[in-house]
Amino acid sequence: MQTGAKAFFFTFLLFAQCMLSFAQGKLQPDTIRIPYTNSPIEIDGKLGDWSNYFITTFSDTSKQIYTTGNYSLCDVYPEGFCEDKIKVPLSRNNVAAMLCWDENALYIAMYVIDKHLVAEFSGTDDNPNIYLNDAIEFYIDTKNDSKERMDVNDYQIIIDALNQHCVFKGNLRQMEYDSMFVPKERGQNMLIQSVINYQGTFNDNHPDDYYLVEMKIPFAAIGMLPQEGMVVRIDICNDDADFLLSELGVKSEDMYITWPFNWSGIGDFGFPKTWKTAVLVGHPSLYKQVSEKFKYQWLYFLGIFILIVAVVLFFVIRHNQKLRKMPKQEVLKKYVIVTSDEQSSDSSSNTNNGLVAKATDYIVKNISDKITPADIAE
Ligand SMILES: [Ca+2]
Ligand SMILES: [Ca+2]
Ligand SMILES: [Ca+2]
Repeated sequence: MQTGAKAFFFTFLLFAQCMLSFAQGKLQPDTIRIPYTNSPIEIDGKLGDWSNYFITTFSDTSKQIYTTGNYSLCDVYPEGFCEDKIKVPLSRNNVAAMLCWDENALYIAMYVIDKHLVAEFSGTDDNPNIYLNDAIEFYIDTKNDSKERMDVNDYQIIIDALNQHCVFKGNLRQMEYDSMFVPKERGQNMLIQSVINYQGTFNDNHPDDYYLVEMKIPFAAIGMLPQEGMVVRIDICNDDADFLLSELGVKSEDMYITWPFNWSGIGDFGFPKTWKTAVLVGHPSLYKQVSEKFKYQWLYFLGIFILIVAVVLFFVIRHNQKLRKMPKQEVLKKYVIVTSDEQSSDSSSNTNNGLVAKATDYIVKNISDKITPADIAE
């Protein structure tokens, strides 16, 4: 890259970072910061794999079910709604909610301390009545653009303590009716992964401990392409059922509610203006970025490695074949020995001849004397 282009690139990068900081700086101080998680989260109902997350706690302290405005619950529920059947719960729930995200999904975990586990509505998928069981609810405005009512990019996700799902989405047609307080429809066929972990027994008088929901909402399922700095609005809610239908004196088809409350102390959900602003913060670590970038390239590196090994093996084998074509070591050894023997033989022969001559000369000169082998040796 040329110097001018490089300077422009870094200036642009600096400008983009300044704009991002400015945008984040404009966020309200109470904006929730949902951190990026580098460690993978397995949806298994256990939270040991959560390492970097936002956490908040809230408790049910309501004396009544509070609405968001100047209306009664009877105004927003269909005819037949039995407000007089609403009973204060036997025990008050305490909730811990955790959130984090990565490039694939938004992860939410909710730990609900509930001493009375009740869930009588079951058996059908996408059952809208599961909010009458012990359940959690999560709302998200994915574009952060809703006003008074839910719009087409807003979602409501209900997961009950039996791990049954029901998903609603803002409905454009229903939004046109002024009388519709919460214009939404179910049947979204949304892929949400969740696992429930609980301690207790359902629908009896034995005291219970808790239930825990760990869930994964793929960003693609709610039309989001996540980026650091992206702003959404969310609501976290709990539906507490502590009474059996028979104890309330109602039938399953009767319209009634149990005891809903959220982290803002409101008991009537689905109104985006009461939701909280949240921003996605953080980004993948350098290690994760490199791993992601080269996750398929390792095949090329493996191919190159195998090619190099094959070339080295080829030259090694070829070199060995050349060595095999040379004279054998035994032949060379024999040749050397013969040469050495000849030289040794000549030398020794000369030495021996000298000794024999000296011995002969000595014997001739001392023929008359008594000669011993020791004398000859000298
Ligand atoms: Ca887990
Ligand atoms: Ca919206
Ligand atoms: Ca309960």
